[in-house]
Amino acid sequence: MSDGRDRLYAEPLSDVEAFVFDEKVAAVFPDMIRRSVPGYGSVIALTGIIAARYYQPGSRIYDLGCSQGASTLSIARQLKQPATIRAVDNSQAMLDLCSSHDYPSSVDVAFTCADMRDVIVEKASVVVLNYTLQFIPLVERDAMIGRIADGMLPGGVLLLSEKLAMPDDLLTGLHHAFKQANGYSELEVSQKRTALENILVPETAQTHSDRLHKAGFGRVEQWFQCLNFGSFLAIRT
Ligand code: GEK
Repeated sequence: MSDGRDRLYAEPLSDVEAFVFDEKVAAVFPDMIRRSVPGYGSVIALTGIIAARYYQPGSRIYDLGCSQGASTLSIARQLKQPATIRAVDNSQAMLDLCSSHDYPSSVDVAFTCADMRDVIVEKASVVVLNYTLQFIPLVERDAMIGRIADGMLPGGVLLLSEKLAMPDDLLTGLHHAFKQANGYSELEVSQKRTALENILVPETAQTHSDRLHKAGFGRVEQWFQCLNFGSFLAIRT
């Protein structure tokens, strides 16, 4: 039985297959994301705090690419009023583990297994995209953000966190060091990089900011960066 420790790339693989969010990944996901994404804990905690500030009573909250519900749980715990959160992921293996959390009874959480590109966002005051847009093909990202903007209420907030493309290898090199300090070997880092090639495609902070402005978010603020991972809040105007 798995002890929850991510060892998926610890042994040499003759053929490194493209990364998928299957049962094997789901079983180690909390350990994987904590040891791989610098600042993850802070982003999740602040997601709840920011969402609670922008939530409008009677509106909808969406957590797109919710994985095992970390952002949803953070929001649910910060909301001081009844609300419904639609948490969406296209990996059933990931969603199956969402139910292990103890959600406050005042918040109704609807977990849905679906591709977030097919989700119709409506009457939303809070939309969360924590580390998920990076998995959507580049050519589809403008349309995805546009659809979200169209379904949001004025004054609503979109919370976007992403791995960022960097102009040189200063911060990406430090990210490598961060992973090694967290117990990943050279082999693990390199095999994981191969698995994610063309699957996780980062863009610059400027590209994200420009796209959000163009979609109708009048105020865009990068509120966090830890090495080559950044978080934005965008206010629908
Ligand atoms: C967290 N937000 O803990 N539709 C729906 N889900 C998708 C799609 C898609 N097209 N593509 C990928 N996913 C979470 C972390 S993880 C980040 C998000 C990471 C899902 C995928 O199944 C996975 O659960 C999630 O997006 C990305 O804050 O693993 O780096």
